[in-house]
Amino acid sequence: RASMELTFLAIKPDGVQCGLMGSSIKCEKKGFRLVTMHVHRGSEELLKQHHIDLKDHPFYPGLVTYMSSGPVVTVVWEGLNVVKTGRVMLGETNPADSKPGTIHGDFCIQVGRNIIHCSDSVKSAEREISLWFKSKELIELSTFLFWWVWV
Ligand code: IDP
Ligand code: MG
Repeated sequence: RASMELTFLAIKPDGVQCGLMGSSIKCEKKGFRLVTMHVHRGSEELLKQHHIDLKDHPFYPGLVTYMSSGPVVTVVWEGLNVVKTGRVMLGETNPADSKPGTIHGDFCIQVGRNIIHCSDSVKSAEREISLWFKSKELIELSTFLFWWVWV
């Protein structure tokens, strides 16, 4: 069913340090369902894998160091078109290109310190969720949202 679409969101170490963990919860008011949430420190190896598509970029080593430099909050959200809408709520990759009202538009300045991640496609959401979570951690629930919000 369409509503089973999942996305992976992470508050990056700078977002945690700056007290922006709460911005991960915005999706709840929007009407998505929180499937699971963790606070943990990703290892360098995990962050290398997470950003493997960028391995040939000069900023890759610095990105891995940044992302593994402190705790991250990882969240899986469920809902109709959650991948696309998650990206719209996030704003552009570069905060300088992001509109006010988006998370990148409101809370950060630098592309290399952009406080929050959200999967950019259904395929990368699947890959990232299986990288960060065990399937038993994904809590299934029949929710009223299906009928009242997603249809
Ligand atoms: P996305 O996060 O919007 O999907 P990607 O191109 O997948 O964008 O890049 C992943 C992350 O790598 C970005 O969120 C940002 O933190 C970092 N990044 C992207 N481009 C640059 C850059 O030019 N300099 C430094 N960091 C970058
Ligand atoms: Mg990406």
